[in-house]
Order: sequence, then C-alpha cells, then structure tokens
Amino acid sequence: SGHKALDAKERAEHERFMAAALSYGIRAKGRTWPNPPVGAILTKDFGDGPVIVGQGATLPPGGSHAEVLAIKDAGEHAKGATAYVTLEPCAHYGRTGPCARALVAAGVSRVVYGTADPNPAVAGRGKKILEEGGVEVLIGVLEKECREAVRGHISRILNERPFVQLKMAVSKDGYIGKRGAGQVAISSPLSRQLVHAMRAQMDAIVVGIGTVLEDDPELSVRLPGMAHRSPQPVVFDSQARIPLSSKLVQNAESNSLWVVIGDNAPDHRVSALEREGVTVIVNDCLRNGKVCLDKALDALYMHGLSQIMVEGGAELAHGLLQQDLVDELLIFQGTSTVGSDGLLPFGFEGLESLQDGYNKQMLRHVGEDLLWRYTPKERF
Ligand code: AOF
Ligand code: ZN
Repeated sequence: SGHKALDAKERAEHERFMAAALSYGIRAKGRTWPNPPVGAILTKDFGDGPVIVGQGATLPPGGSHAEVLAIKDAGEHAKGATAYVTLEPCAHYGRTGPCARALVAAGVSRVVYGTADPNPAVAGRGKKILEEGGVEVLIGVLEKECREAVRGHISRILNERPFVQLKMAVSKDGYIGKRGAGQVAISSPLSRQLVHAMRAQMDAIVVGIGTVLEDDPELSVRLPGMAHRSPQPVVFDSQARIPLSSKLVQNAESNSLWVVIGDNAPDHRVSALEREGVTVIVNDCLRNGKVCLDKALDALYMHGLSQIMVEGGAELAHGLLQQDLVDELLIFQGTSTVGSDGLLPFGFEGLESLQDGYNKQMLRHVGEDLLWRYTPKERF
C-alpha cells in the first residue's frame, strides 16, 4: 500500500542522512580517545525535501562533542531541524555540557540516533532528556554500522580494554614469510597503502619487540598530507630490549613512544629509554618471562586507548589469539606462493586453526590481493 511505500522511503531517507553522519564520525577516528568518535548532522526541509544545514564530529578530549558543533554550524537553522547522531547524545556534565540538553535548547524537533551509549552516565538518560524536552526520538537507524563506528568505546565500557584489531599479511598459500629468506614482500603496494589509511583511523599501533628487532618499523602514516594522523606507537618489550638507535626510539621525542615492559627489565635499559623521551609502562605480571597480554591491554585501557591495531609479529599474534583477546583479525592475502620452508602466521599454527572459533568473510579485493576478516563467534 501507499503507506508502506512511504515508510520505506522514510527509512531510506534516514539511512542516507545517518550515512552522512557516520562519514563525519570517521574523520574523528583515532583522534578522540578515550572518547568515541561521534558524527552528527542537522537537516531541515525548506520545501524541497530535507537538506543538510549543519555538521560536526567529536573534537579531541576537552573539545566539543559532535552535536554541539553541528548545532553551531547550523546557526539559526537548528530550530525545527532533525539531528542525525551516530551515538545517543550524552546526558552528563563531563568535560563538556550534556548534548541532549543542547539539542533541546537549540529547538531541534527530532533526533535520530544509531545506537544507545553503553556509558552508564548516559545510557537511556540522553533519550529521556530529549523526550522530556518535547523532542521526537528515533533509534536504531544503521545501528550495526553505528556500533561498529564506536566499537572502541563499547569495548572500553563493556570489556574495560581497547578493541583489538590484529592485522597480518600472508602469501597465497598462507605463510607470512620464508625461513632464512629475510624480508619477503607478501602483500602488494596497494595493500600496504590501504594499511596506512587504516592506521590513520586507529588510536595506536602495537607490535612485539621481535618485529622491531627484525624490521625497525616506523609505524607511521606515510600518505601525502596524513603524517599528522599517525597513531600512538606501542611496543610490547618485556626485557626493554628495544635499541636506542631504532627509528621508534629516535622519533620518540616528536612522535611519542610507549614501551610496555616487565617489572624485571634491567634498570639501566629503562632509564636509558626514559632519557630518550619514551613512556615506559611497567607490568608486574609475567608469564614465561613475557608481560601478560591481558594486563598489558588493561594498561593501555588505563592510558585511554579505545582501539588498537596489532601489526605483528607471529608470537604476539599467537599469544593474543590463544588468550581470546582478538576482536577482529584482518588478513591480506597476496598472490605469491612461498612453498617449502614457509613461516606460519601464528608460530606453530596457520589460519586453519581459526576455523572453529571465528567467522570468516571476504571483505574486498585490494588490487590482486584479497582482504579477509575473521571475527570471534562469541563476542559483541
Ligand atoms: C556525545 N557526543 O560527540 C561524544 C560523546 O568527557 P566528556 O565530557 O567529553 O564525555 C565523554 C563521554 O561522552 C564518553 O564517555 C561517551 O559516553 C560520550 N561521548 N557523546 O553526546 C559525542 N564523543
Ligand atoms: Zn555530548
């Protein structure tokens, strides 16, 4: 019937504008931790159908929330507008005033938001403030996408640790390299470029000390005009072995570097690192001489990180998977074949070890490479 068709049309319109709010939120990813990167837009109908009159994305901590920026951007048009927000507007006096009250005060007549804020200071209260202020509220438009956009925030609140994305590259036959062959190009230049763009959206990049000793990585975003979007580099290094001459330590004064060590690491190594401007995070839990990974993630949570990308190596990957600490595993699969003497992605195990516990999905083609996503079956 005509009524039903109108519903579908309305839903499509809401989804179109929520997608716009999501795209603003993405711009804030990696720069708002410990806060979620929220996107907001305001629309208004001047007679020819709704158009965007204001937009905003969460600023770094201490700065404005998305809704307040969108209201300011809309100016006089905020009155009577519809707001699309990826996350439930906040209800609390934190570093900023409550967005729900700001929306009421601005005279916004309808608020559409993607998903409830699991933060107990907000959960359901933002909605209540809006409704009591006479604002029409619609919830759950593109909810899955909105939850994914703030998954680091959800992980902080529900698991009290950052969302862990593990990223690896394997050959066509599932190896990360060849024994005794040194550095082997596994994925294509296009895939590596995509990884840099993905880095720019993360709060931090984490590697094990083995990877630093082997590759001397920079862990920065090397894309034109994007250097300032480099995430926080972090090294898990129980014995504080990271060389003072490594690129990461050399860049520590300007880029900052966090090194997670065990409390039995040699004192002289620790003070040498601190003299170079490295932030040393001491962990008093050790297992087999290595920092306990769950405790290391706790420490990163305490330092405010909400979503991290782990870039290797095999040992760290294996440890995280074994302890069920990986929320998303991304595998770039290249076109070359390693054949004999191949090194497996998780030390003694290959990708088939994930068969039972993970759902596997082909995300996309990246040039000739394939990008696969594995997500744990039992997780939000
Ligand atoms: C919103 N809009 O853009 C964000 C929200 O410390 P504060 O005052 O900045 O508050 C942070 C909390 O507010 C955070 O934990 C989360 O619950 C919510 N984030 N809310 O209405 C935003 N970033
Ligand atoms: Zn807010």
